[in-house]
Amino acid sequence: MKTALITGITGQDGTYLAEYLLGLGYRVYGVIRGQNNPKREWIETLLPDVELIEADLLDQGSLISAVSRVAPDEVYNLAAISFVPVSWNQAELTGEITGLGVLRVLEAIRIVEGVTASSSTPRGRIRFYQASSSEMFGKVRETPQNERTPFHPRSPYGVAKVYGHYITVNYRESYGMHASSGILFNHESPRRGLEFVTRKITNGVARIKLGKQRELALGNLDARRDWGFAGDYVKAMHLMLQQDEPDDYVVGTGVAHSVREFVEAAFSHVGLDWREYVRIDPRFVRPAEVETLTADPRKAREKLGWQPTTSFEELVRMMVDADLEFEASRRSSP
Ligand code: NDP
Ligand code: GDR
Repeated sequence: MKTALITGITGQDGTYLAEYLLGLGYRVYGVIRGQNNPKREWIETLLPDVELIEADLLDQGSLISAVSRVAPDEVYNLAAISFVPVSWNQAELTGEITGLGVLRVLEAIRIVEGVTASSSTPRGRIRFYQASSSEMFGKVRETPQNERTPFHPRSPYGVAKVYGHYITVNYRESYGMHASSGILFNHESPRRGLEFVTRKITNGVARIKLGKQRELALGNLDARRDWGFAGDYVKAMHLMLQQDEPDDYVVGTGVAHSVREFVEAAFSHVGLDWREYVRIDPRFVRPAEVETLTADPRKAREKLGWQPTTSFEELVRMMVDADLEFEASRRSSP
């Protein structure tokens, strides 16, 4: 039986990855932070077979203790400040967690395994996955984007992810670590946080349909993203760590849609005309926007045998239907 340690267990991807690994027979540990994390009860109910370990990406000692205690075969670093607008308001903290946090996890593995830069020391056994992001491509230099496309991040979040990406590559090259980086494009699900545009839309549509909300305020409707289903993408993470050699992989569908197209599809699924409900609010427009992202996922398909299973239309319907159920089951709120 293999053992996995997941940081970011309370996030969207952490839950899907944990479910997937448990289904494969893994023993799964999840890093949870904070004295009284409000998501603890939810995660304990959703994933009763996951053992929670208290640690924080800001605290090197806690990560060393977690890796030492769990002795994992695989570490998946999913923890981050992941909401792009927050990264302008808390740029330093984003750098600390989303950027330097990656270094701290890598250091915890290196120290626990006793690996040094000397070529005579053993290379270490623990395999590492870093959650890199298409946001690193930012102001894209070419379309679609592949593993060799230059980075041009447009937010403190994107800049921090570039650091996390390159420190992962560097630990692979410096210490021979089995450290891989998945450059994942946007992936969504009914478990997506309400702050992200897809879930904000599907939840808004459900609330409008149920008479709980009158309008939906959004920012840039022209932005284009390559949206897939999170449940598909966590399988690519696992596949990367099963390869003989560590590497970097772009993971996405290869098809981009605009925010406007997402809005249209979500409203039309419940028989409403989006133009009657959507209002543009400049508060949701970003100081520097990533206008368009499209993955070239050929390497993941050819080397990992990975393919997405959920179309854009299926994803929109899945999220709207889940939000209709979720909102209908909640007592009416303003
Ligand atoms: P979420 O925002 O849903 O989850 C982020 C997780 O990070 C939460 O579990 C959060 O814990 C944890 N976290 C934040 N700060 C710390 C800290 N200081 N110490 C320990 N844990 C911390 O993100 P997703 O699940 O959507 O994404 C997972 C990863 O993949 C992230 O790194 C994200 O940047 C990256 N990514 C995501 C993509 C997507 O489309 N979803 C695409 C590409 C990359 P808490 O609950 O305590 O806040
Ligand atoms: P993104 O996701 O920034 O791509 O990062 P998000 O859903 O926040 O934005 C996507 C696009 O939609 C536009 N947009 C709005 N976005 C939000 N959140 N709210 C709005 O009201 C709104 N109106 C328009 C945005 O301007 C943007 O262009 C996600 C995160 O999961 C990152 O952690 C991850 O690395 C990347 O995806 C890949």
